[in-house]
Amino acid sequence: MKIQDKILELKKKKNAIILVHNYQIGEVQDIADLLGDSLDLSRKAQSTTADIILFCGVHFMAEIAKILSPEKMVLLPDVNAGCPLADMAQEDQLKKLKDSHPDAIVVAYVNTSAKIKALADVCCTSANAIKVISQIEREREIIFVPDQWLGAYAAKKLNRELILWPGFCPTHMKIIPEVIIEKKKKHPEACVILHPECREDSLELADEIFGTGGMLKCVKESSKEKFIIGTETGIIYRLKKENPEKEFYPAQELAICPNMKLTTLEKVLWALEEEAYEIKVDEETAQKARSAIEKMLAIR
Ligand code: CIZ
Repeated sequence: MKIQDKILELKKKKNAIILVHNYQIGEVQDIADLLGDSLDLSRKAQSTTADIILFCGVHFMAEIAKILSPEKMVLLPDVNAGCPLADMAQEDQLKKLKDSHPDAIVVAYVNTSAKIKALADVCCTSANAIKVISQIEREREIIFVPDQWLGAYAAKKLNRELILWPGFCPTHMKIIPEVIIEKKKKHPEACVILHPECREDSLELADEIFGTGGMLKCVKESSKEKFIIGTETGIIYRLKKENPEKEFYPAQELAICPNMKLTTLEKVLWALEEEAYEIKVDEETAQKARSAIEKMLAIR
């Protein structure tokens, strides 16, 4: 029996759903019940009737699923799949910053721990950061945590100042202007699509700026045939599968998130067999974090 069939059989038996992030390896993407970005996956986690949510992504994503569906068992196939960007925001530091800006609204990118979300007023993803921030009155101060580049991009788009946390995604930081310029020279006719977690000087070289959900839509609707993609390279598998007639070049071949790549089919099978690793969030934290996540999900 193939490993994919074993997973399918066990999934049915245990009434589990497999949610997979766009940055996962191809064979894991292929077993997804839902493949998407954090926003798509959060909405699914909120509405599913499954008993078990098996999350192929990183820790903060599984945590969101648990917060939104506390009665369900949420499993992460590799307990070490973390997020260095999320780890850059610590509770005590955010409390201090809030104390020095007592009237500020705290917008937390979903790439944060549940404890940080619990201190936030509202969450956002790369797909809806601009929409979320634009709903806050202009005269209110905003603390944006933890991705300085996504925050700077939203601030520029909305022409307003944000108090930025000095965090960054080490994988997106590898997408530097020099490599983009090199790729543009090689493929001058290609459309350059970059993720807003990239540095500001890199974003200046983009034709389009989107999170992975927006990238998929943009490529599908575009009349262009060639694309330079500046984000974690896992998305290229899905882009190719959904657009076999188009060509894709990673802006940076080294933009590989080691945490996203920890999930394998074997670990997915073991996770279902052993019901591990179970993600838990204490109720007090979950309740506060849920409010910030639900406020985001209510914004359409
Ligand atoms: O929103 C997400 O899931 C992240 C972290 C990236 C993206 O654009 O999909």
